[in-house]
Amino acid sequence: MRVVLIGRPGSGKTTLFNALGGARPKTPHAPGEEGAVVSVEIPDPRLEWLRDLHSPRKYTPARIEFGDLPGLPRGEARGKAELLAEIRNADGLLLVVRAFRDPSYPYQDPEPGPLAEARAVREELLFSDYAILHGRVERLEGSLKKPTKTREQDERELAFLRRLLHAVEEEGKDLREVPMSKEEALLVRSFAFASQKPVQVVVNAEEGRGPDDPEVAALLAAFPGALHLHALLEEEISRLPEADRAPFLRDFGIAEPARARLIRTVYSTVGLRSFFTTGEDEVRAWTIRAGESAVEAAGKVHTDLARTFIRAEVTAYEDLRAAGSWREAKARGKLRLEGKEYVVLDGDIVHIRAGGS
Ligand SMILES: Nc1nc2c(ncn2[C@@H]2O[C@H](COP(=O)(O)OP(=O)(O)O)[C@@H](O)[C@H]2O)c(=O)[nH]1
Ligand SMILES: [Mg+2]
Repeated sequence: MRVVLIGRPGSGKTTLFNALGGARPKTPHAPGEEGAVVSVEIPDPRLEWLRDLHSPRKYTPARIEFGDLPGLPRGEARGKAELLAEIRNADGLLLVVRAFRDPSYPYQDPEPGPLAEARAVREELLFSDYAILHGRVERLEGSLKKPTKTREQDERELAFLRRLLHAVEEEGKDLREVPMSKEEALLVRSFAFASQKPVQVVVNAEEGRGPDDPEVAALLAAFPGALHLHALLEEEISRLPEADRAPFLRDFGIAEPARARLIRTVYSTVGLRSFFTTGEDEVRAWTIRAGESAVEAAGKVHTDLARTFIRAEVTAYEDLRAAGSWREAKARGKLRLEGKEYVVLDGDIVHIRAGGS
């Protein structure tokens, strides 16, 4: 599961990438460092609590990958098609827009400010989807003029793609907002449309500009769920030795670095959920997609477990936490037996019962 950082050049992507735990660049912010990928642990206080309860030999948080990309320039530019292809290859997008002035990176869009920047990047992604849709529709129209073996299927695809084209062109909708049947979703998957990807917006402000700064507030209002942070400050914090962090945060009046909150939010925005397995051997978080079932969850742990699945013993983290111990949770009737079809929820502690093969 890879999330790529996108945005205009100079919005603070590489700075934020470094703060997320990326490689330390030789020269800070050297453009050559782009293209780097880092695998990051999902900070999860629930899992830490389970670790403290079990004192396991092994402790394994869930992870997600972040990729740093070059900035998306405005208009025609060399390498832009390749960049858009990389964006289409990702599972999710982290759109970084800036609320700071930097003379070496003048605003590229006619209107300055984070809101205009976010809109402009969104429109570029939408336009690249439009171009793909338009091309495919024209090709299908052309081939349907001649007799073909796949006529019926082509006609159906054409009608569907025209509907998407209409949503993009006439209604200015991102494709992720267009309702689709399962079959249609399968059909569009190979196009890997950019505007269909889950996106987390981050506004990177200079210190002193909080969430109620007018430009920042306008962005936050127009993009619900967007996060506000100071990338430069986050990067500084991430470079500090562990012991120096607390005093530093106190001096700056920061309750908690934004890093952990950002990682957790991105994880959930891209549709990922965690379930836990616990024991003396290992306390571990596993990643599933929202809506996945108990037998699919078992398959993450081991393919054999999915094959020979009998039942899942499930306890909600919150119930165990409230009970304080497994014994008490059981006494309260918080251990449930669930079947294959059970939809696993974020925070479920799951023990799979499977038959020997
Ligand atoms: N004042 C200020 N400058 C920043 C901030 N974040 C990044 N910068 C500066 O903006 C420039 C571009 O940052 P960089 O992370 O390389 O942008 P990228 O092109 O999006 O990867 C660098 O000089 C950074 O030091 C910030 O929060 N505040
Ligand atoms: Mg960069």
